[in-house]
Amino acid sequence: MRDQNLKQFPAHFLWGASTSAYQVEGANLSDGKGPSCQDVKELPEGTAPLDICADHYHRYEEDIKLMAEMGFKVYRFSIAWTRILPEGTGKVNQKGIDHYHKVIDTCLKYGIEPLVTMFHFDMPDALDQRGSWSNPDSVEWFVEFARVLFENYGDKVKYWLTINEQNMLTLVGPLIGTLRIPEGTDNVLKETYQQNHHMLVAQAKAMALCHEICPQSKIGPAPNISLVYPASCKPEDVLAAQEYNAIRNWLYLDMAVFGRYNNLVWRYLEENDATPTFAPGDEEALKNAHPDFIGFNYYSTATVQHSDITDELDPGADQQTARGEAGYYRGYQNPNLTKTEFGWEIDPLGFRANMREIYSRYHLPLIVTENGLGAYDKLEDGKIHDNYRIAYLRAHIEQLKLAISDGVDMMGYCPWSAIDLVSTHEGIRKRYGFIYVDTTDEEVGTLNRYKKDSFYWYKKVIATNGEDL
Ligand code: BGP
Repeated sequence: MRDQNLKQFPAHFLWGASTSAYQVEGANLSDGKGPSCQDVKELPEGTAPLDICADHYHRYEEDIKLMAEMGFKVYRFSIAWTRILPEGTGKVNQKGIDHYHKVIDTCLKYGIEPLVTMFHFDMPDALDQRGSWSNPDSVEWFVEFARVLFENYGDKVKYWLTINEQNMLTLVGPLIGTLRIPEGTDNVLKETYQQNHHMLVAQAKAMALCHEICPQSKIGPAPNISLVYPASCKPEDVLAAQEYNAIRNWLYLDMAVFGRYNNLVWRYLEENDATPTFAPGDEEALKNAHPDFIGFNYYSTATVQHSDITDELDPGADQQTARGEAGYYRGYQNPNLTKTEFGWEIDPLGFRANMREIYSRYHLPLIVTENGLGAYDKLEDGKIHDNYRIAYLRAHIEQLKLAISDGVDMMGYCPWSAIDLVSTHEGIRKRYGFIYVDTTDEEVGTLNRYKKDSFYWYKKVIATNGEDL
């Protein structure tokens, strides 16, 4: 390819970073908060409990001040449903409402736009007890929660995200402690996609409600999008990649943007007796969502090859490890990519391909809501030399710039994570933050904050609007 004439980052590009409530806040049953599915799950062996995490619930002021020091224009965080509605529906917990007012006001004080995720892997346990997303009422539960959020924070929050990584909830839910399938369910796939359908309708209704209650705000979905490569140029592998792209990625965005099921996914559901039932009004609700932008998380691409129906495939996988599904696709390790210490492939060029592909399909502004490197950081003499993280982020931001030059409308970049926090299933030893938190999986430390080398580097990146990488 020729040398490209590189465009600059837009003047108001939203540089920032992300966290999620259950992974960063701690205080998981304090001040009236009800338990979520995360609080009642069995923790993976050797991982930190969720009662303290980074103690962001108590230290948000100190943390947001550090984010301001880095020059953040945006802070993406989630609101814990069970702080607002401890039972999931019904009685509102004023202390929870007040808490997020304080977080939002602190952001605004420093000129940081809050980018609020409404739901990040933390279903209220009380609602799980009522059938979780299997219950058709779950759509209205979410809409009730959305209404409380928009009515309370709508005049302060310009950017909203609906459901974090709904595709991961559906594909690897049990691994991240979410998506409860009621015991005794015969057809688990059908039930999973019925739950998925309820979430899709809930999301669509929440987007429409946002436009009604706070017309000055913008709202979008936040799936985890990993463009899927075929393992070779064999036509069979290309077809397999199309299958997995549809199942993993496009189902979620086709629905959020166009309000229709992806045809390959619908065929896959029909073949497996797993098509969801539509309630009256669903079709219309799905068509009336009209997101303003697309948020997406990107960690790596995925690669698959053809799979025969007789294949025996290892079902074990996490968010980034392509699984297989006999007769559709089979996960394949891309020999052209290196991996993180935690086994996730690293593919900055794939990041550019991802952005190009999403934009050419949907033509909505994009914001990266997660991207980052989980690693075992070491604190030595008050310093953390995370040059490996800088290298990862630099390589990805370079590709972001190329994507902008390709004509992709990019609004912002929020890597994971602003500060160290507890991973979905690998404890706090798997660190992502610009800010180190002194605590381990084994014992709670001082919780003091330290600026990693990446902190100073990102500050320079933001100060030069992405020119000095
Ligand atoms: C995404 C989730 C985050 C986050 C991140 C890193 O899938 O949205 O909540 O944790 O991945 O994953 P992990 O914590 O498994 O390393």
